[in-house]
Amino acid sequence: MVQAANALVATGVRTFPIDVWRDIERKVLWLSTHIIHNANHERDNDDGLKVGGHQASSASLVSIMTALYFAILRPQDRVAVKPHASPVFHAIQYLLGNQTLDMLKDFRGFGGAQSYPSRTKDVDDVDFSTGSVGLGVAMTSFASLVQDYIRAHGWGRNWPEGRMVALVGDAELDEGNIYEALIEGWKHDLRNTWWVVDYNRQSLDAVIPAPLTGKLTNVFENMGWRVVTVKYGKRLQALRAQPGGQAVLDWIDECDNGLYSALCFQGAAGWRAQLAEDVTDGDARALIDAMDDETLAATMTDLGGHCLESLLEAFNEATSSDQPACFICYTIKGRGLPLAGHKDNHAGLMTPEQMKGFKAANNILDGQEWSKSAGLNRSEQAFEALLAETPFNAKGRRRLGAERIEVGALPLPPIKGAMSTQQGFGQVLAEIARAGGKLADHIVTTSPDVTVSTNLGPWVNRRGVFAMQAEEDVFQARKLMSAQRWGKGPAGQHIELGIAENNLFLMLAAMGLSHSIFGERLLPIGTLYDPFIARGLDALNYACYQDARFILVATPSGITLAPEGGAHQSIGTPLIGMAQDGIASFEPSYVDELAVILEWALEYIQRAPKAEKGDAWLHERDGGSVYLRLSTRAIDQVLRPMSPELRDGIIQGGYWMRPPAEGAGLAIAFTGAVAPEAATAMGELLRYFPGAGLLAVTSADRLNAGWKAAQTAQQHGRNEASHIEHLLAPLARNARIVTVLDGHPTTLSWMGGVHGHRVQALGVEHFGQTGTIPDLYRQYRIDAAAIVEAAMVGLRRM
Ligand SMILES: Cc1ncc(C[n+]2csc(CCOP(=O)(O)OP(=O)(O)O)c2C)c(N)n1
Ligand SMILES: [Mg+2]
Repeated sequence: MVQAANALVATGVRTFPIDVWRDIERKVLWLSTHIIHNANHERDNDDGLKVGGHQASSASLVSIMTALYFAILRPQDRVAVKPHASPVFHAIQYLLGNQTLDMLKDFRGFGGAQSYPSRTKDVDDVDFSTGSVGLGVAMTSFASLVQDYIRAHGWGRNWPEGRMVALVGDAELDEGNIYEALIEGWKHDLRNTWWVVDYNRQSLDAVIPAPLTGKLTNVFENMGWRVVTVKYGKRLQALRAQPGGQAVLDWIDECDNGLYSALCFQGAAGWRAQLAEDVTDGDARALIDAMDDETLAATMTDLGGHCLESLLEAFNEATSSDQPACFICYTIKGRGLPLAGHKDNHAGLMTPEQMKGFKAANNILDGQEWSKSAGLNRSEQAFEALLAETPFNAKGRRRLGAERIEVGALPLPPIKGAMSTQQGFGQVLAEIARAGGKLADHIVTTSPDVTVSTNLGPWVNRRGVFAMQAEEDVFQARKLMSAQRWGKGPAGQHIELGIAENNLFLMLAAMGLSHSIFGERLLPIGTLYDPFIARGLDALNYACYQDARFILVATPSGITLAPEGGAHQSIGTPLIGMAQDGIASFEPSYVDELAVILEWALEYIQRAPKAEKGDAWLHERDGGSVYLRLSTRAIDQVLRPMSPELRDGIIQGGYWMRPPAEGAGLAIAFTGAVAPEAATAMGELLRYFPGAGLLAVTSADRLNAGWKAAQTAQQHGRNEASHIEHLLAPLARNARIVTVLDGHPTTLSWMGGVHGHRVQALGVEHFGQTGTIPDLYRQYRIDAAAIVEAAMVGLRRM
């Protein structure tokens, strides 16, 4: 061995004899394995379901996580832990005093420690949620960009600059969003990011045959990353110095991944038989023959990702630079457990019999299973004192906070003539930029190559594009005519992204957690074309699941973009807006509505979640993100004073543009760009339904959510009524409601359920045809004639 038996191992933050590091590693392996075993075999599982999918994946990362959490990380560092290593994460947090025993015992149970690390549902110190593979990885690089943004703006000085670390499964590297993020990171001079790959060559289904390291190294180096391969542990490295040792290493290098995995599972006898067959070099054979079974198995499986000394060396060495680094750490899935290397081990669980053996091997007596120090041959006090001084944990749970930014009354552009909501959005932002002040300074915008076409241009002209290094706008410098002035620099407030919607949502997720992760409040606004929400939907869901706060402005939308391209027409997005937890969606018709919504949204995204839960309308109380579905169709604006009642109706989700008479027989409820069609139809229908009402629905989502919350309250015996119940109350019992929007008709058809009215729901179910707006509204039946026909169903017109 190259190391003396109990050599001191030093890192930038800590020095211990290697035995201490190994004891911590052993404890982490024991606890993480026991958490899963307990959830399956010792807790009452009355549904009889076994919860697999963690034991082998967790064991794979134990050494890497031990090295990082106990020797390398500092409080300012933030980590995304691959989903199936959640038991390792919770075990470490338990050792550090941030996780309770009850939660561990309840792993995967209701209210217990979560199956995948969760910022919102776990009580311990999760930095980034994971679950949908690939997203947590990319999230770290966007978080690092946000850290740079904040510091470049002169903020965040009370909290040191940290490193954003992802613990990555090797199969996770098949997710395309990772490569989108790599390219984006390269463009923005990414720093302070580490991706530590658990290279066990196993995915969920199988052992991966392809030797990928060369390809990965090329990709990462090409993107400006440093690649550190941690392949051999110290035992294997030591073979080099021995006669025949190199031949053994060559054999490992050439060994097929499947065979290597199978031998890891088989153990010493398997290794001996296979090596006897394959190794012809005399020295190598003598070397192998001299090893007893235990030494042979320990040597052949001594991969770098399980060798604390090798890991500590590699990590420690990389701390001297801020260059992004990818560590490819060779590991064995299930290492240290009887499941090791088996190709089917992803959902594998140790049997009670195997667990008994594992417990004995760890010197754990009955009743000591949850002890932090049992079985280590160290005094409980000494071991716990050593854990308590872990540098990473010096500041305890690291949820930061930031003061709220006062929103006040937004400065508004003149609202008159024909305008589109998209145009209004651009003008309101331009006014905010012009007015300046704290609100303007904390807004940050971002867009995946649709900045100009979503009308962010005027904002960017005033506030500049963000870059770590100043860059002049060549066109401007040469006095060439251009509407866009794209000077770049550290003071810029727009982050321009390439066309990758996944990146947009991950960027918004990172910006939208800035208050909690970096202690600085950002007010992020992202724009994209409405149909392409679907392209990044999982990343949007991921952002919302972490309770990131941002405003998403999606424009153009629906078939209203008419001649521009059938492929760009969005139908289902209003339903996405309704169904997506954590985001309140709006689709205004008029610019004054949009201005009210924007003002409200800037406050809503800053509301702080309360700890206590109940059957209240949680998002209304706790805040969330906001999605605005806007249009490029210019429509005549209504000139009206913004009364408090009107403002309230817009935010609650709807108001009567023409209130119905008591007992009215018809209401037309419309959303968004079809306002003129609804108004025209109303004019015609008043002959038949004299007291009919015209309802502007600014947010089907909030109207519906308010109704659902009131229903829950009613089910609990409380007499609460929702906004939509009040709105529809004047209508006759047998009144008809015609709903219409440029989107899926189901968005509004539920309104019939509120008081039992009959609904004719108009909307778009098919798409893809170019044409003029009248052509398409007629074709898809959302024009005035269709509204009239729907209102008159079963009645004779004169
Ligand atoms: C987007 C997504 N697709 C599928 C899954 C299901 N899944 C969970 S883990 C996994 C593969 C894990 O392989 P790897 O990342 O190498 O981790 P290991 O199993 O080796 O620990 C899959 C397919 C998922 N969590 N997310
Ligand atoms: Mg793997």
